[in-house]
Amino acid sequence: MNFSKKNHEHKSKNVNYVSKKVILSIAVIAALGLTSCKNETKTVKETTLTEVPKEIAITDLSFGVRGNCGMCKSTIEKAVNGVDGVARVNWDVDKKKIDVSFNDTKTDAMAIHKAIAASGYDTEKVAGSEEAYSGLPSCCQYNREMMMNQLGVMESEN
Ligand SMILES: [Cu+2]
Repeated sequence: MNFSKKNHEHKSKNVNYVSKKVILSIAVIAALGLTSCKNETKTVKETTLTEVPKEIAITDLSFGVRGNCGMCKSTIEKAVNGVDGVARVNWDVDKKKIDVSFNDTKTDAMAIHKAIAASGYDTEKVAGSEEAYSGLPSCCQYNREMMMNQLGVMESEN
């Protein structure tokens, strides 16, 4: 008597276990279906939105820029920051060299050279505006024959 009761209990536990397994596998199948559906919509989005890979579009550029001092630095960097798409800029007073990171879907190297030149400073490619140069504080009126990109490597040739 006691034995058969035990056996019965064991059986019902087994049934319970099986149905749990079935429910679990249904849940797994449903989850797989959901995720594959999600993946599909994701890839569709990525291919239709061409502007998505913005992080990949960042270009690093460095080139020579003439200047004398900390005031020159702020004028040059302000000019570069005024260009839409510029992420980072640093002008090195000792090397007479600038490092710029920009979004190349929004701007290009020439726009950055031109912005610096417009503020009165010579770059490797564009001579600084005479008018802006003469408006600079006298301490900032750098020697226009000064060597640029000192101790640096001539990189951006195109
Ligand atoms: Cu200066």
